[in-house]
Amino acid sequence: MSAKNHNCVAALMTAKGAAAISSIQLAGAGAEDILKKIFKGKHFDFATGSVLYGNIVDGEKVVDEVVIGCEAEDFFSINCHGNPIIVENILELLKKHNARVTEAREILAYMGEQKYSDNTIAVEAQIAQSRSATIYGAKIIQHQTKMGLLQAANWWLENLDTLELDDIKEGANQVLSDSKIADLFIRNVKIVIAGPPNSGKSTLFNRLCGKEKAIVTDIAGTTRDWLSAKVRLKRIMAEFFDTAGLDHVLSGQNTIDAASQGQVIELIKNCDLVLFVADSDSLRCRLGSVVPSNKLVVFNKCDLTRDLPTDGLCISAKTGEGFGKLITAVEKTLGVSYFDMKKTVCFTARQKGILKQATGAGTKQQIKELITELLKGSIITP
Ligand SMILES: Nc1nc2c(ncn2[C@@H]2O[C@H](COP(=O)(O)OP(=O)(O)OP(=O)(O)O)[C@@H](O)[C@H]2O)c(=O)[nH]1
Ligand SMILES: [Mg+2]
Repeated sequence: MSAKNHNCVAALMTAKGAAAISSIQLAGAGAEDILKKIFKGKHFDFATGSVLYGNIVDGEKVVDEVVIGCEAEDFFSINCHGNPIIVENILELLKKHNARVTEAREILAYMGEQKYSDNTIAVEAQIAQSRSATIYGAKIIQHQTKMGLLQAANWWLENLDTLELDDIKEGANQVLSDSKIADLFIRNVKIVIAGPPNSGKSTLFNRLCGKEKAIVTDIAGTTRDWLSAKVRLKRIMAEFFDTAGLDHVLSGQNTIDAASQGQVIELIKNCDLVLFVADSDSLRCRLGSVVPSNKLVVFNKCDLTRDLPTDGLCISAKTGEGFGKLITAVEKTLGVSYFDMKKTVCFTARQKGILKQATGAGTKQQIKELITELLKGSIITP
């Protein structure tokens, strides 16, 4: 269902929480009528381009002093004080006057639909670009709006009669596969630092995030709860997780140790890459039954030993030795070092879902319906 079908929607567009100013967008048929009932100011000219000063009122009660921007017909931004209680009160008041309170995403989609009617991929791009974790991600997304995905989908539709069904399905599969790498430029990439106790995981974590965030001691088992920090690498935005040392003895030791061991296993299961830190003295990898395929082994404390392994990545979290190579290896293992930014990819769950269905389509008619949905479907769920 499109936002156009609803009478009037309202959403908080700025971040939730305390701030100097919060901005609530009110959009759709009837927006002006609602404002006329709840706004009291010197001027009541809601013409596009006007800026109005005054109060939002609930009957006789003043809710807040606001500045209203009249951005288009039935499209207003209400700028109020950035107090979560005030924001909540204004949203409640709008609800009372029959506006449907929704997410900022829906308003952005509504704005996009006005601007790019009939090009759903462009609407999605406008939203996704503003959230992209890296400039490369924004670039990849931009490419899909005129070339990339848009062009591929149109080409499939136009040549449906002459193309083999299997070729279209293979094409959709290729797009899905390239999208997995593209996704790593668009979102934060989860990298879990794991390994045996005392191998230097927290020291490495601190060096990566550039501050002493995690406690480091020479006592094995120092870290219990995991910590995370976002770090910009060369091409991606990584979220590193410092974890408790993996030790099968600890798993059965007591409830706290068992819980923290369980947390590490969960993090490993749900991450993009495991940076497995082994102490170069011991060269032991104790991942046990959870050896993930997406792991990069690094041998730490190379400053302490001359007998370094020749087949692995040697670093010193303490001195910083080998860090350049480590970052390069991380990006190479993830597959982001040489990615062509002009590849055709999808960048939203909606697009991925449609293409996934296309890979299993039994008829060209099904493909036609799916690709039409991809190009023109609504991104707003009712
Ligand atoms: N010489 C040297 N010492 C290091 C290096 N990295 C860490 N250490 C030392 O090794 C000890 C353990 O470091 P941590 O970073 O706390 O190790 P950890 O893997 O987080 O340990 P747990 O949290 O107990 O699992 C500390 O005394 C560190 O100073 C390194 O590259 N070289
Ligand atoms: Mg630690």
